[in-house]
Amino acid sequence: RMTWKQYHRLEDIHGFMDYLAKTYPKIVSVNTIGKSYEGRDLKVLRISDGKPTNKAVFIDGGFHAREWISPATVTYIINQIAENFDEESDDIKNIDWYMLPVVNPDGYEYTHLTDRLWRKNRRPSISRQCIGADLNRNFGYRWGGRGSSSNPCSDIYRGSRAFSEPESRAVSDFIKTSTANFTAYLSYHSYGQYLLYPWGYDTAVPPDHNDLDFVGKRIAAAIETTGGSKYTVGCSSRVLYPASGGSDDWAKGQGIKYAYTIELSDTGRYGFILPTSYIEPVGRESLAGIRVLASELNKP
Ligand code: 0X9
Ligand code: ZN
Repeated sequence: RMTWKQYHRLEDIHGFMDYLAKTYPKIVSVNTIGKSYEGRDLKVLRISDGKPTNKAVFIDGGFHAREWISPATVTYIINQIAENFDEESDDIKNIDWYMLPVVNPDGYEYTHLTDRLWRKNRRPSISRQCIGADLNRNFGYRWGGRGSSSNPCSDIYRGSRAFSEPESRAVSDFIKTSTANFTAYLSYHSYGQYLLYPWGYDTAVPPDHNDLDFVGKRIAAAIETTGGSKYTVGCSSRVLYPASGGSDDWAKGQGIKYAYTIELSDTGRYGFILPTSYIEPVGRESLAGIRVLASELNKP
């Protein structure tokens, strides 16, 4: 059974998603968009009232295996919206929500069983020299540039080419072939409490960076009001570091206007090993941010 008092294994997360689809078949559906290298499902849950005028938002988590607060937060958001959909605001109901809590299921399971601090996926490099590519260096927008490595043993190994990994390929294929009107893309990571927008590949900013900054600051304000956590909002290559091949840059390149990477709590005391007592507060304040995003997307 799903709770937000502990970190769950992949099987529990998938079981929870299937349960919601079974319980609320009119608004919730689950779609397997591909398989990981080791053959695990990549499951996207959709929440929608089916209005053809709806905008769509894609939310993912679990790119990096050790960032356990990320899948926990995405499932928190899923649960709140799915279980209370009828009572939700029109801002929430006017959006089709697509959520993939675990982009990197092989890595996620590996952190539960073998190495708590594993980051990458689990596909061996061609030379079999080392295991795993950094899925957030494997996307095909300015792939191969700054902040990524060609060394298969590096934690920021970019893979042998753009979309060489089944997990990043599945995400991009799904978004590209979907008929949904994606206007926002959110990728939850940890840690540091940052709300980051493109570009990540270099210190340039997109032409509409003022819009991304404005909405980002409104999301951050809602998070702080709700739970007290302070988030730094800014262009990721400037406020964090340049890193190319990220999913946010690729989403922005696809024309998805509001593309963000959100680095959840904390700021370093516990880092990746965030105590379970943080799951609910981080979920609550993140949901407040989602509500503000929804209200911004519904403005004419
Ligand atoms: O380095 C990353 O992939 C992200 N930080 S993390 O500590 N979770 O690994 C930040 C990615 C920001 N976006 C881009 N650089 N495109
Ligand atoms: Zn990460």
